[in-house]
Amino acid sequence: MKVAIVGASGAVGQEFLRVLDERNFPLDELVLFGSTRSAGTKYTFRGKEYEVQLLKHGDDFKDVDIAFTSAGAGTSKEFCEDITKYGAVMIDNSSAFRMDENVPLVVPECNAEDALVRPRGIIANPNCTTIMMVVCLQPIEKLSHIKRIHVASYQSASGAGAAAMAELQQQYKQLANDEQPEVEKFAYQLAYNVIPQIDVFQDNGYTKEEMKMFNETKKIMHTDARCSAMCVRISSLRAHSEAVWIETEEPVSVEAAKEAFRNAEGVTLIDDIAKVGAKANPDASKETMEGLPYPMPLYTAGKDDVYVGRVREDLAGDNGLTFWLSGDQIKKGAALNAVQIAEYLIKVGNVK
Ligand code: 11C
Repeated sequence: MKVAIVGASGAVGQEFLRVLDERNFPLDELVLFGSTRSAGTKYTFRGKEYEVQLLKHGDDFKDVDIAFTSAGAGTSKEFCEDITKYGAVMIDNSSAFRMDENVPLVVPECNAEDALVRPRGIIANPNCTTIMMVVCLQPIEKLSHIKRIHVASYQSASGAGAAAMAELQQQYKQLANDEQPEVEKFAYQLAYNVIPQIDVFQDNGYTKEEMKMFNETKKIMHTDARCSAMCVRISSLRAHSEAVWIETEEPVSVEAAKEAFRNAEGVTLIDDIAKVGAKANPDASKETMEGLPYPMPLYTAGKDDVYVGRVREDLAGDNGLTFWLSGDQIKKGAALNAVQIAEYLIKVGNVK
């Protein structure tokens, strides 16, 4: 199995290396690609050093079985034919092909089989905010069809990349030193602030991020459910959170929903409000979340699962439930989801 990572130096590219190693991914050869800026950089994987090669048009992907691409939509569009022409499966983390009807959009907990039909040789990895929400919606959908979804997101700096995380940290330092904070990666200063805008505005007043949640949820879950989102950037560093309200066709009790979350693949329920105020062991909590009444991004960062809590009845409508979720945007929201797609293809023998 020969694996390629395109965009190896980015936040998601680096996470691919960690996730492939952590999960003992069965690869024999690895090749890293990047832009002129990152070509020549060396990274160690399983004790061996790899140098990032310049991504260029040609036959560099001839022997590659699986290519994980995370270098932006423009690069994915420009190089997809070079990557797939000899049969490599391209698992693309950008937004380039997500709504292309010849490209499946896959979250393995929801629609793994969709990955088997890929006329262009490409499988798209959804937007992180969508991935984490649908992983939690799927177990409820199995109990009763979800008709409507409202969601408010609390997205960390990591969603905007490694440089944006550094900018947030730098802003806090600058403010502590009474300096003017530098703003480049976000629309406004993020330190001590929340910004109700992620990505650019569309004609309907929603942002591109919010419309991704609307469109991608339908495609992944094969549903007619409409999702109305308000996406907000907050100053957590890593791991996104979301407050979700759903309306189901039939009533679903809070207990039934909690049981569904407990049994769902990729979901961990942390919902014990009796623990509020109890002293959590800070070290134990970082690893296991022991002692916490609900999940928080400070603790879900670096974890594989999406964590759910605050499950309760929605008081504003019939057959309504509301809950809170938090998960690592770079892991399940990006690299891990893509690697899980590849693991599924290997398991069912669907790689060239
Ligand atoms: C953010 N969700 O938090 C975005 C980043 O479509 O893959 C991911 C953009 C995408 O800023």
